[in-house]
Order: sequence, then C-alpha cells, then structure tokens
Amino acid sequence: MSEQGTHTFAEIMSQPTIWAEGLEIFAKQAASIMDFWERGAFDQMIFTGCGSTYYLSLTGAALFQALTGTSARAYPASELVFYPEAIYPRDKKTLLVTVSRSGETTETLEAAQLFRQAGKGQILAISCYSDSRLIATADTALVADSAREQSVAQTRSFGTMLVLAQLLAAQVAGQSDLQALHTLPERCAALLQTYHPLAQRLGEDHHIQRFFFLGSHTLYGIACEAMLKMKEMSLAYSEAFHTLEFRHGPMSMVNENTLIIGLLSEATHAHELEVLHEMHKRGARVLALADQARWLAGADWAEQVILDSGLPAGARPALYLPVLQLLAYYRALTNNQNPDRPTNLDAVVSLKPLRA
Ligand code: F1P
Repeated sequence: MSEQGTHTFAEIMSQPTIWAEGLEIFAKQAASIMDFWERGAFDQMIFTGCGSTYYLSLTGAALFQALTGTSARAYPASELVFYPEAIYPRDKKTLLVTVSRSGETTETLEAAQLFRQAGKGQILAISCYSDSRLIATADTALVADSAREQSVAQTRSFGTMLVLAQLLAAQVAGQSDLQALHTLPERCAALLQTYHPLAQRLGEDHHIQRFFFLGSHTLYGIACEAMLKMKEMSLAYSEAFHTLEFRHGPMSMVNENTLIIGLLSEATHAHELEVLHEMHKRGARVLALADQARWLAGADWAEQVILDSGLPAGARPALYLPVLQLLAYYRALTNNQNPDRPTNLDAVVSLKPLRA
C-alpha cells in the first residue's frame, strides 16, 4: 500500500478501541446526564451540525423520537442561524443538541449562540474537542477527545460520537438493554475483520462507477454519511436516498456500472429488499447490509454484510458504517486520491460571522 491514506485506514480500524473508550466516558457521566434530562422536562429536541455531523443529527433525532417519544428534528446549523422562527415554536422548551467533531464550525457555533441569546432552552454538545468554543456554550456535553483524527474526513470521530448519542438515547429512554450496547466495540471489530476483503474488492472494482446508498428512518442519516465519505475521499459519483424514494426518479440513473448499497431496517426490510431486487433486475449490482441473514433470505443476487448483533433496532445504527468507510477508502486509493487529504476540503469551515 502507498503512503496515502495511512491515517484514514488506521482511524477506521481503531474504532473498536475508541468506541470502547466512548462507553467508559458515557458511563462516568450517565447519572449527571440523566439528572439534566429529568430536570429539563423538554418539549422538543433539535439536533444540529454541518456535513457529517448534520447526518449524525438526522440519525440522532430519528432515534431519540423513536425511543423517548419526545419530538425530535434535525437541521443543518445554517438553517437554525438563518430561519430560527421557522424551527423553534414559541413557548416550547427545547433541548438543542449540537454535534461537531471540532467544536469550532462557524454555523454550529453561531446556532448555539443565537439559541442561547433567545433563551429557547438548554444545550447539550457532542464533540471530540473538550477545549472547543462549542463546549463552552453548552450546559452539558459528551466529549470523546481520543476519537480525534489526523484525517480531514470523519470516520472514527463520527462512529464514536454516534455511539455516545445512541447511549444517551438508550439512557434517557430508560432502556433496560443499555448494557447490550457494550457489545458494540466487539461487533465492530468482527465486522471490520470479516468484511474487509469484500469492501476492498468492491472499492477496487473499476466496473462500478456510481454508488447509491439507501436507508430508512435512523439509517437514512447513516446512508448520507456513507455517501459523503465516498464523495469526500474518492470523488466518486455517490448519492443517498430514503430507500423507497429511489423508485421515484433516481432509479433512472441505474445501469450496469451501478452499485446499490441498501442499509436494511428490521421493521421494513421486506419492502426495502424489493427495491434492491428491482434495481438488480435493471442491471445494478447490490450490496445489502442487514442485522440478520434471514432478512436476506433468497437474495443470492446480492453481496451481503450481516451485522449479526442481535441488538434492538435503536442500538444498531453505528454498526452499518465501518464496512462502508472501508469501501470509500479503497475507492479513494483506486481513484488515485489521498483519503487523508480530500480535494478542496478543510477539517473545519471557519466563516465571517453570519448573523451574530
Ligand atoms: C463538519 C464538517 C465535516 C466535513 C468537512 C468540513 O465539521 O462539515 O463534516 O467533513 O471537513 O467540516 P465539524 O463541525 O463536525 O467539526
């Protein structure tokens, strides 16, 4: 292997260890976070971030609403800065969850500052930099400093911040199976080992020129993040859609150089598998990710990644991503791109003040 992408590869593969540290970080704070949540009595939650951390917010909001019943939505931070009146209803006590690897992205910082000035509620930050300005604006925070990266593209930082968000959701929802989340690092290690050759083979396959990532509910945000990894690292054509939306126009782009990557959900896998099968019949190749092999019964036309976690649906989202990060990494090398230093990108977007 060339020198290119050494950091990215190491960061992807280090996730079992770094996620385990995330579990320890959360355990130390679980009681105080629970206290914060109970005292807050929030009417609604808004998750926000930019780029990867906006996609993490999409998954976080879907997960929180499903587990807690509290209304939860996600917006890119710039929308909160420019259109707050359209997003924060009057007289509702809001918990704003700000997600940012760096804690220094202008839009996210400004959204937090404006929220604070308007007295809309309280802020919980999720980040990898405890000394960042975002953490200073927050009422409480979950920070995984050891998940920081040398690479510009987020891999283990995303995974670890997502694990923290999943732990938080399970904790405040009072889920008895919070303990089950402790198996995530071990499952992640098994997936990276078992499916590394598959990710490499597909990533290096020159016949594949278009990547479509499909997911529903909590897995839509993960599909978006996998799409962004593919774009940022490799400059390959990649898009993400809600799974059944794919029939409504995007499928016109399917040809024999297409790989459809389907992230199957427990509740809707039969409908999702039909979409994948139709696209296979239209000439696409298919990679299907499912927790259980039985969700893919008879789908011998698809390459398969079986997560085999046995975890409840709310505990699984983080497991869908590591193999797809490897897929993007190998496509980057195949496209002669350096995954550590994506074209045109900086690790942090710093702008002049937008409104503050
Ligand atoms: C967010 C972000 C990244 C993206 C790029 C620019 O950063 O948009 O997702 O890959 O490098 O920054 P952050 O707020 O999570 O630090």
